Amino acid sequence: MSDKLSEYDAVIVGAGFSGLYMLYRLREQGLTVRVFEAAGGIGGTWYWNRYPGARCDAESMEYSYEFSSEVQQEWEWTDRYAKQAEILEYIEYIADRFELRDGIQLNTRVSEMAFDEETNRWTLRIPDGAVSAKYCIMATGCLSSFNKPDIEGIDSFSGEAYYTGRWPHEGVDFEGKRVAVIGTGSSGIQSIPVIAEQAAHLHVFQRTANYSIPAHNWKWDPAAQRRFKAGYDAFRERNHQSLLGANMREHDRCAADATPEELEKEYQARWEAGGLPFLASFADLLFNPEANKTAGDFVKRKIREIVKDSEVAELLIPKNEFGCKRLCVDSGYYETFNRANVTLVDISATPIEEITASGLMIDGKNYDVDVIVFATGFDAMTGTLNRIDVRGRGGQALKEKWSAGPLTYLGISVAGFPNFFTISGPGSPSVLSVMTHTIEQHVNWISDCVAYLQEHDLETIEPTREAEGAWVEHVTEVAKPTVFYKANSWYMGANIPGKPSVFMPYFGVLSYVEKCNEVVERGYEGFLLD
Ligand code: NA7
Repeated sequence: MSDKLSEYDAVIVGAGFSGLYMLYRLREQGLTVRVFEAAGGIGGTWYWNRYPGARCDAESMEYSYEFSSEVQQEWEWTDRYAKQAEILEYIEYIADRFELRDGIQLNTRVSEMAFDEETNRWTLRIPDGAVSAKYCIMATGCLSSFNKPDIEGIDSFSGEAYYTGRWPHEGVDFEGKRVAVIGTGSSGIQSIPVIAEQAAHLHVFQRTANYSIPAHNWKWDPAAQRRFKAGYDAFRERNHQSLLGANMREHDRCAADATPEELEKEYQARWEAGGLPFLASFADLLFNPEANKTAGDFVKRKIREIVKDSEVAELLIPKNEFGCKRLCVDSGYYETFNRANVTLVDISATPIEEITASGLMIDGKNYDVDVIVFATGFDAMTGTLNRIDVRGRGGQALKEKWSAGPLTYLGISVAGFPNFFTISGPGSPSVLSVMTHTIEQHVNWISDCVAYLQEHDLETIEPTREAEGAWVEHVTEVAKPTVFYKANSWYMGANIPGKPSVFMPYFGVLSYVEKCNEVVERGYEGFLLD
């Protein structure tokens, strides 16, 4: 890295929700900042995931920035759950509103980053040279490296192949085509009903059946939205004070203490209300297997009621505990299997053997299709960070350091990597939260930390190895009693062959935020300040 360097106080990698707000905050603090974004546009997740039916499954009123009450008041959401296009439009609006675009360099993938112990600065390699910065902030997202599954012959298919996480901007025409969708996580569950309406025939290849709750999306009435917004600050504050930091309407009663009638009433009400708050129907659902079973049984009964063919219904019934994998939110998912042009293929015991020029081969049978949609998920949380050659003190590679699983303190910082911050990093609530809320909390924490370093003339901050080790253990300890810990899910890295089995997100936003604040109050406890 010997090129002449452009120098910045801070470099931010990624221009999604976190990168934009980070840019805004650091500029407000008077720093020189540059954002590098690999994509041809801003928006991160919402730039890439434009597959049919793509929507947020947190409600628009929550899944949006809180830092500007003017923006909260002036931006009008159309839907209860915003579509991808509307969220992207909102992000574009934020970029213009706060004049952020001139700080962002698109089509620029950062490939290498190295810390120089002589100068206490980072050097970052980009396609047309290198830049130098005192602070590096990784705003690279939790679900940004899509998973291309390791299936024999995957590149030999002669038809059209698409990944939900890299959907073409011009859209895809399914009209009259034979389509295969592989994967039944959130992306599959959102796209399958829409694709089914267009395709001549749709085969859905399901490895694991998932629980899904109806979204019951609706359009906002502008007057109702104005009334809602009159109490916006109180709404946000209430959410911040809840266990999951979200409007889950967490019930303080336990299912174990409820009568069958009370269980039925609560589940039915939550099913009708729709969305993720079903997970908070009772206080013990995530912890007590028997309580969990009552929720699972309710949803299984609903699936059997909706799906007319009982054999298909049985295949759609999840075998695992309720909510152990990311709960899905759908619009007409189970109903789609009543259509004559949709066939469910259970591949739980007979994996896809091969992808051929004409389609898929499973259990000796050929499925000839024109289009394959891979809704096969992401190398979550660590995938994108590990794809950059990040070198800390002594030239240590982050990927090496994380070879047995990610090591962080608070999911924000890494020992041996000074002035290096991860927004929504492994070990922080991230995907177990409403992302926009915890992104803001991270950005605020990092901005305050940078301000503290500047004010106190400090060169570097990095966590101690002890604090980091204790935090990693703590993240596991907090997750262990929960249902999340029991699943072979991407929370655990289980969807990527060879990925270490470590529970990555932190369970419990409220206690997490308290811990982050406490660390600061105690003079950056657990950190080395130089
Ligand atoms: P997910 O939730 O990881 O879902 C991926 C799906 O793809 C899931 O059903 C997987 O089955 C399936 N999959 C992955 N690899 C294969 C292979 N090789 N063969 C068959 N099936 C496969 O990703 P999504 O994009 O749907 O959702 C990600 C998050 O985005 C979501 O949770 C929200 O937070 C938003 P498996 O379950 O591994 O058996």
